[in-house]
Amino acid sequence: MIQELIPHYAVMLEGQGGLPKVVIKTEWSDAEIYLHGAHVTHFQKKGETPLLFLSELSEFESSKPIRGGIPIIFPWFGPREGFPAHGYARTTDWKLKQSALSSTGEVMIHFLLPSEESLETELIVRVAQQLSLEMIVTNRGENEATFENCLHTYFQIGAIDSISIEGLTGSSYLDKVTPGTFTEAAGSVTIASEVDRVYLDTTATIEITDRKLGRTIRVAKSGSNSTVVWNPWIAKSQRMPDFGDAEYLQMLCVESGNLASNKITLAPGAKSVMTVEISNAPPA
Ligand code: TA6
Repeated sequence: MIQELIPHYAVMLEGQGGLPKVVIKTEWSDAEIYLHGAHVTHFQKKGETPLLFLSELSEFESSKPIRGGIPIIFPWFGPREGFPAHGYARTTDWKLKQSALSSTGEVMIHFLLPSEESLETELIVRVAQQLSLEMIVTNRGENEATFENCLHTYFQIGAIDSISIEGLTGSSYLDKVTPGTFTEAAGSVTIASEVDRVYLDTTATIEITDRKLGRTIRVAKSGSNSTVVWNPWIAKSQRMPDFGDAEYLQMLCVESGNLASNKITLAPGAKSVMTVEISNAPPA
């Protein structure tokens, strides 16, 4: 099955596991987005290493989230007794509402999360020299509604011991490895063990400097007050069946959302808009 969405720029075809995916080719870059979870699984600028990591062992089936790319975490973050961890958005098949090509050659794909809930959730993906995601949540109900959201981005890196993360100095964070609340004192964060931190009350742009690949990835955001940094390291990697034991060496999650004390409460009719822009350049 191949459905042309934007001639020469975007088609819908059968992806892994028979799941439908949108394949996008622009003047500057390629991208792929599965309708399952409205999940961006690939973004690569021409002649460069992909910016997003996708596990070699990822499952592609309707009951499982894809491991890698940009999972959409909604309407809650983390485990919840009797419910899927990280909410149901990433294991739901979203509807493709619209696709369009801008006058400058940027491809826009607009998805809607089918739901009986009062919260209407949309994702707009824009692909050009950079990748941007816009997550829109509107309260269509008659009562206020509270939720957490997060674009749980997996970045491809050259080597975990050759990266540093800037932009979090001075922010407080919930540490999920050694439980407690701490303040980030480091000028730049490096990874030498399992790291699982929810930084709160931060709107900062994050820069990931990758000395091995010779690039700096920028994660700029709006409408997001939390940033998560995660690398599973050795033991947790071995416990994840859809993740290679050594894949922790080449990936890093820097996630943009609104979690814990930053969760969002919408009055009836109100709307929340969160955007994330992913770009890269040679290190300064
Ligand atoms: O964002 C970090 C985290 O909350 C980690 O604790 C880890 O569980 C990760 O998400 C992946 O969660 P998943 O449910 O996709 O295995």
